Amino acid sequence: MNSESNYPGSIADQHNRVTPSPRRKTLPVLTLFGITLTTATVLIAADVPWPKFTDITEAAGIKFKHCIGDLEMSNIAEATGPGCCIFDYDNDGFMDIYFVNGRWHPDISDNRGRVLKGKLRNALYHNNGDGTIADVTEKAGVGGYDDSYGMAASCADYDNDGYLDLYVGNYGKCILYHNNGNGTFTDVTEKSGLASPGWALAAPWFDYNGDGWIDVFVVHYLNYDKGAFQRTGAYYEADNFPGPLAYPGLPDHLYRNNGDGTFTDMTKETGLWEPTGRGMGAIACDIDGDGNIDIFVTNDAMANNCWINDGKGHFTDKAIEMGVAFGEGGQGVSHMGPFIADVDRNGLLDILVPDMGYSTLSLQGSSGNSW
Ligand SMILES: [Ca+2]
Ligand SMILES: [Ca+2]
Ligand SMILES: [Ca+2]
Ligand SMILES: [Ca+2]
Repeated sequence: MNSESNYPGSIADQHNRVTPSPRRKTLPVLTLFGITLTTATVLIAADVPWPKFTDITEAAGIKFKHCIGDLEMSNIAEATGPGCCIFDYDNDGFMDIYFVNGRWHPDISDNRGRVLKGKLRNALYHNNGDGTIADVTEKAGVGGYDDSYGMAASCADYDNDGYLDLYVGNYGKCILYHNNGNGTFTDVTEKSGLASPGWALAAPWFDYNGDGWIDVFVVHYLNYDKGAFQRTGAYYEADNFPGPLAYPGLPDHLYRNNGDGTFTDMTKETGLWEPTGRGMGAIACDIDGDGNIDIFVTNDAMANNCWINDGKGHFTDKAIEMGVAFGEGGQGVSHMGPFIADVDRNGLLDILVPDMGYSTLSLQGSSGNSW
C-alpha cells in the first residue's frame, strides 16, 4: 500500500483504525415453534475486512489493448466498445480470457485510421495456472475477421461435446468458433447459420425449448448508415456525433439449435420480432420463476423488453406491465448490459440496468407482487 492511500482521515486510514480484525458471533439461524434448529457462525458485516486487490495485468502477461480501429473517435460505432469473455476453453480448471477488439472498417473508420488496417485482432489468453497467462490466439485460430469490427463474445457448448465453443458478435458478420478440444478452434459460421449480419452487441445462450440443445439470442443494436447522416450536419453539433436516436433500430434474433451443428432463425415464430429495438445487452434467466427461461433486453434510449417465455415456444413482452421498461424517471435512458440477481434476498430476482447516469435497480416483490 502506498503512503497516499494511508494519509490521516483517508478511507484506508479509517478502515485500518476501526477494523483490527473481524469479530464472530454465534447466532441462531432458524427458529421454528420456539425451537432453535441450528446455529451458525456469521461475520458481523461492518467488521469484515475490506478485500484488497492488486493489478497484475502486466505481470501476468496480458498485453492486449483495445482499439477503436481508428485514430479518432468520431461516431457511435467507435464509441460502442466491446468486452471480453472469461471461460475455461481447455477444461484444465483455470479460466481463460477472450478479448474482442475493434479494427479499421470502411463503414466506420476515417481514412487516416487506415494505418491500422490489418494490424488489429481479437485475442485468446490461456491461463497457465501459475499466475501467468499466455496469448494463444494464433494457435487457437480465433483472431476474427478483418472486415468484422468486434463488439461482443459469449460461449456455450452448442454441440454437447464437453468443450465450450466461442461466439463473437461484430459489426458485420458474427463468428461461431467450434472448440476442437485440442487448443484449436474451427470457424463454423457458414455451416451453422449464425452469421447474423448487422451489428451484434450481445449473445446470451439458453435452451429456450428445453430440448437439451442450447440456443442463442443475438442482440442487434442499430442500422448504422456508414456516416451518411453525420455528413449532412443535420444534428446538434454541440452534442458531438449523432447518438442512437439518429438511426433506426435492428431486430434481435433467436436461433434454435437443431442438434446437428445448424441453427434456425425462430424470431418471428416465437413472437420475438421487434424491428425497432436498439438492443445493447440481454440476460436469459427465469425472471418470473415459472420454470421457463425468459429474456430481458436492454435497449438504448428507448423501452427495454422483458420477454416472458410461456413454455410452449412463445414469448410476450411484459416490460411495461412489470415496470422494467424505463429508467427511474420513466424515460428511455442509455440502457446497457443488465445484471440479474436477488439483491434483497426475498427469493425473487431483481434487475440492475447500468446507464450513463444513475442506473436503475428494479426490485421484484418489493411492493405487493409488482416490481
Ligand atoms: Ca483453461
Ligand atoms: Ca462444444
Ligand atoms: Ca434448444
Ligand atoms: Ca419464466
